[in-house]
Amino acid sequence: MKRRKFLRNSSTVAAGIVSAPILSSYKEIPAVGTIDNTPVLPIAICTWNFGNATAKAWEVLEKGGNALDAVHQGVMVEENDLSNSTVGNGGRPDRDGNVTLDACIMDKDGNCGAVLAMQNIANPISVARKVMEETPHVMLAGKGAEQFAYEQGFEKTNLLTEESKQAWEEWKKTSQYKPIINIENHDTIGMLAIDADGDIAGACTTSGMAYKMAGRVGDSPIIGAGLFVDNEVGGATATGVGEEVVRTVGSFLIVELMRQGKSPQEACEEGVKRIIAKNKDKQDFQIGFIAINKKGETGGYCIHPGFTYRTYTKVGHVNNPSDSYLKS
Ligand code: SD4
Repeated sequence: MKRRKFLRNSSTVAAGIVSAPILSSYKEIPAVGTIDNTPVLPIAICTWNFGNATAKAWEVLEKGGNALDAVHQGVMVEENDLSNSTVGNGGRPDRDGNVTLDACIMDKDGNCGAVLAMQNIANPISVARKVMEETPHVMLAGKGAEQFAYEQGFEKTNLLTEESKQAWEEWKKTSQYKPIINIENHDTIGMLAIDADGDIAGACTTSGMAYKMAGRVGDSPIIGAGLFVDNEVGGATATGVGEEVVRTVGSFLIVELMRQGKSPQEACEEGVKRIIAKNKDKQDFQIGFIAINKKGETGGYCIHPGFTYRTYTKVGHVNNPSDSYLKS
């Protein structure tokens, strides 16, 4: 497909969505009361129904671990899950058949690190953390990120599974860039946590939109777009068509709205409405935001029904259906 045609298609039909991840190992704990109305700390929250990831984060928090370790270890569960075709190892490739991963992480002090379009490394979130902790930079991209990862001891891994390869071969027959809302391409994990000390951290990791153009980077590794944390206020993270989240600097916007007094729920709703306002004639794509404030109150909002987010506190491990701008 020619670049111009591809760009036109992607802007008119790009859509968000979820193939619900298969959850096997976490234990479902019934919610006691409503978490939103009963803020309790510590807490871990993530986009979509990634119960294994929140369970891992909770394991860290319950032992007194900090929020940064919780989100790091939590999202790694999905990076390592080969059945998850939208995050880490086993992620869907770009249109040339290369799996390119995006991730970022942010701590309570506003330190952050990110890797963009990195190939051959199974845990981009760990490399993002190394960028944050071991370099004077915030972002490393492509070959530079991969080279840095090898220098830090990460192993070269083939990230294209047989299943992903077959799906890509199938896609090539039409080469149509048409992600279907809530069916494929949109299972980025963004996670926020508050630890027992009340400190907040966040992480976001994805293989990006399936069959994207080579070199395309979405919102997920962009601090302020796919993820933002301000320890005085709260945090937010996003999933869905990254181009739209970047255009509104969505996660930063939501944190700033909370700073101005909005609840996490109100801030997420306003974030989605800003995107809608820029897309009056085209709403056939999905965006989901989640947010948490310093008290541990949470919120989530999306464009199309179908988005959910997980919360894990001592009162329950819950998959929360998100309210949506469009009702059907
Ligand atoms: C991106 N926001 O690369 C990501 C895709 C996504 O769930 O959220 N998938 O645009």
